[in-house]
Amino acid sequence: MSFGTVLIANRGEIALRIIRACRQLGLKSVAICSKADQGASYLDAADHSVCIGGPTASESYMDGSAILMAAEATGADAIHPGYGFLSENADFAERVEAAGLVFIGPTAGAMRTMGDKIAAKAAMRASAVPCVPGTEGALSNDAEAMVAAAEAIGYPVIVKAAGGGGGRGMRVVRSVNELDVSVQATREEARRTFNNPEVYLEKFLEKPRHIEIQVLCDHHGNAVWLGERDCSVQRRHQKVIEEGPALGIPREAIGAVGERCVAACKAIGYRGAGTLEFLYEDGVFAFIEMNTRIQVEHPVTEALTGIDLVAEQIQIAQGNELSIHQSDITVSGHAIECRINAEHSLEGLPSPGTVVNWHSPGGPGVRVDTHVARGTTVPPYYDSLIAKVIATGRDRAEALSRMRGALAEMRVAGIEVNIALHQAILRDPAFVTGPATIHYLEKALAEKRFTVS
Ligand code: MV4
Repeated sequence: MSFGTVLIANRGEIALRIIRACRQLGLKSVAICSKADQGASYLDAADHSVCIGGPTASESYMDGSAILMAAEATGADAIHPGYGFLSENADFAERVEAAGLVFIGPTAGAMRTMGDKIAAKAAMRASAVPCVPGTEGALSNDAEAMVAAAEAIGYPVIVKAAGGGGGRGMRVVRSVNELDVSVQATREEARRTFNNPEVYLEKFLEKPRHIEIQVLCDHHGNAVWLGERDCSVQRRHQKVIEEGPALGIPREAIGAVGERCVAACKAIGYRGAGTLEFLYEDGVFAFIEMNTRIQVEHPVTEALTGIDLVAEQIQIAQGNELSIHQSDITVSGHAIECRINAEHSLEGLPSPGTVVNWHSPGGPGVRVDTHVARGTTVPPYYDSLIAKVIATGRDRAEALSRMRGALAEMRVAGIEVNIALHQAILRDPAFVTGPATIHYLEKALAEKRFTVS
């Protein structure tokens, strides 16, 4: 089956990225937009664009009914959700399919399993994917059982909400005295926020790295993994820099984990693109969550493998067999991505407004994914990501050097952007020598090690 038209249920740089993939595949694209994005120049790249509602996300990019109406009105056969918004909403995926359209992503069932972090870990454990030690199911509400569970894991432990993820709904517990209060607080918060009071315990890892594995799976039982990304440089659970391959991890160790990821995806009948997130500490990988969408940092993997992940997602959704076999996939050189956000470098405060000057960098090994041009308005209603600069080199030193050159060349006026923060990181010996843990950036900022003008 081939789609005629794909509707893109997203905005900004990822909407433009998906429009481009549609064009590559000979498919027509429909862009939707909110009142706040109406008239944005990137919309002209699509074959059609439709304003579907008001400026806030809930009035537009989160409004499943409005999106389905736009799909029907424009004759779309499929909906690509991008990342964020409705991309991991199983109910939306079901509504899309019920309307006779294809949701470009996994089945609603797989999305539900991975949305429940307890079920996700159980699925991974069943395929011998290494997981963080912890309770193998929901934590009992019985005080004695709770104490025994934490004792068995060994302090410190972390209480996590089954419905959480991405850093929401968790608490570190360092001794038995704090256990009950922390569990009850996490449970209450989880009940309110995720409508699911289930929590679980894990061993709390003090200084891990965040390493993730990219997979692609088709409807015919084929699955491949496409190397890893190190996403340890983050602040307030927002990634800032991602790169691959991960520094200093033996290739055999990565290979072993990648193969377990593929086995797990085959076992659960996963399809589409996916990312398995691991914590890596003292030479050990431990699965924490799986993301069932295309991720912001997918260009790092595209740069390393030469594979167009968004085009692959669309072809998988059409029912095509994966054209790539594991033996065809090679990771070559090094790639690094800097997320350019409309925010102040040090404080991280958002800086919406109109871009009055814009110059994108270029040159060998430099890719820029952005929807921004001179005159683009950055609305205050959405995520502050406005561009991604991806630099590739034969080795890490060359990739870093190209990134420094690219950032020096970039010009943005009218809004604040975090380029100076990236430049400070890229000249910090601790980052350059590496590897950074998940605490690297917040620690550097707390110690006021960065002086940016
Ligand atoms: C952890 C952890 C340490 N030990 N789990 C935060 C986001 C969510 N995906 C899981 N998170 C963590 N889980 C155990 N058992 C530390 C974090 C964590 C973190 C993880 C990845 C990237 C950035 C992070 C920042 C703070 C805490």
